[in-house]
Amino acid sequence: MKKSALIIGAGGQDGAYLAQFLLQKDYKVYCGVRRTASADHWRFRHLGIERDVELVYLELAEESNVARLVSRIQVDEIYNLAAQSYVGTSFEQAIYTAEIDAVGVCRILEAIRNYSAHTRFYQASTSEMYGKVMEVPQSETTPFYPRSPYGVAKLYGHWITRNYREAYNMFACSGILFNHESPLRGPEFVTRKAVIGLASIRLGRMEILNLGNLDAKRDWGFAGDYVVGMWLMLNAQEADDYVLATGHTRSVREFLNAAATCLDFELEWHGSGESEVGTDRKTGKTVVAVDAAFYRPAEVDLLVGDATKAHQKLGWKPQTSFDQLVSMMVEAEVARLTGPHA
Ligand code: NAP
Ligand code: F7E
Repeated sequence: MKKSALIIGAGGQDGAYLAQFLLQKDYKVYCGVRRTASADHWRFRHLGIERDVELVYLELAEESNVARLVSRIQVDEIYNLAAQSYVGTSFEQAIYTAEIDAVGVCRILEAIRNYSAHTRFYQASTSEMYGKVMEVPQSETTPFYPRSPYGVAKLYGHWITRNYREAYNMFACSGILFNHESPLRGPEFVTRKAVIGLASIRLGRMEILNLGNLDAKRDWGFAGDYVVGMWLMLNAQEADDYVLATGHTRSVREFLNAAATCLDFELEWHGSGESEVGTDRKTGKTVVAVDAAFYRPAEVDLLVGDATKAHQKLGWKPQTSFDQLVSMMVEAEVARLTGPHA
């Protein structure tokens, strides 16, 4: 019989790639999205799947909405990808972030427990839970030390998932995913912001790209690879928690260098801290500048994951290299900026 899945937060980056992946596996896919005035599901359109999924309205703040939907559709798998996912915003909207990223998870677990006990559950946990890291690299056994309201809220989501697994024998898994990016990444996250900025400068539509902390280091992979890991977790023999990561870390500055090279800039760095600038060696023009407005009240300096467990138990490995990821993002951005809908 055809399997079925509900993706909560399907309109985001991961939701779109996961929907595409599950459709390829011949699932019936329900895409839980919020009702918005624009109703623009541009990521589904980008992947050409807008007619193949069934859209259902789902607001994670609304308990009865979650319960009714989970009870009605009786799917095999539920993937919770919904979140206020922007770390910077979580410092300004800490309570809302907790409402959705923490309590929201419990609303789904309660709905499954009460109305759809056979359903397997995936929770989108995050490397932000490691925050001020207690060891390098970070694995499933590394102690957590979140550094933002986002990280703190996600930690509740992580533990409540584990608690329902242990207390009620539910098939509930957390994927502790390190940063993963793509051409479908939201424009405010640093990789996409950098690519939009540098491509716009190359096309003469922008002068300078302003960014915050260039020293932060992240383990960046391709989102398309990571959704495969989510599915493998829910289709394993036993429910468990897994790190998904590439095992390589790079600074924001290194990401900028790689993206700039794809656009035929040669960045040279001068100064430090708030005075640091990146200039193009060929023209001498300043292309990147630091603006302290983008600094965070508390920063996560270094993340690098150890995905050995996912490799050994699920057979998961990232397929896309850092350089492939960067050039994929740059190419997509240039096409967007110069295409018919630009
Ligand atoms: P994203 O692009 O920001 O997508 C998040 C989705 O959640 C959006 O579609 C958003 O809807 C939806 N959402 C937000 N609040 C909601 C609410 N109250 N009710 C229902 N839906 C709501 O994030 P992503 O990069 O795809 O990440 C997916 C998940 O993995 C998130 O939980 C994120 O925290 C987590 N995560 C991401 C990464 C990463 O590097 N990408 C790493 C680790 C964990 P709208 O489109 O209407 O805003
Ligand atoms: O920042 C620095 C910033 O916003 C990365 C989310 O998907 O991954 C993501 O969270 C780093 C930080 O991602 C700018 O300070 C410098 O150190 O792209 P980001 P994030 O905070 O790592 C985790 C795993 C998640 O779970 C989250 O949902 O880059 N940075 N200058 C900047 N960041 C932004 N956004 N904008 C800047 O101008």
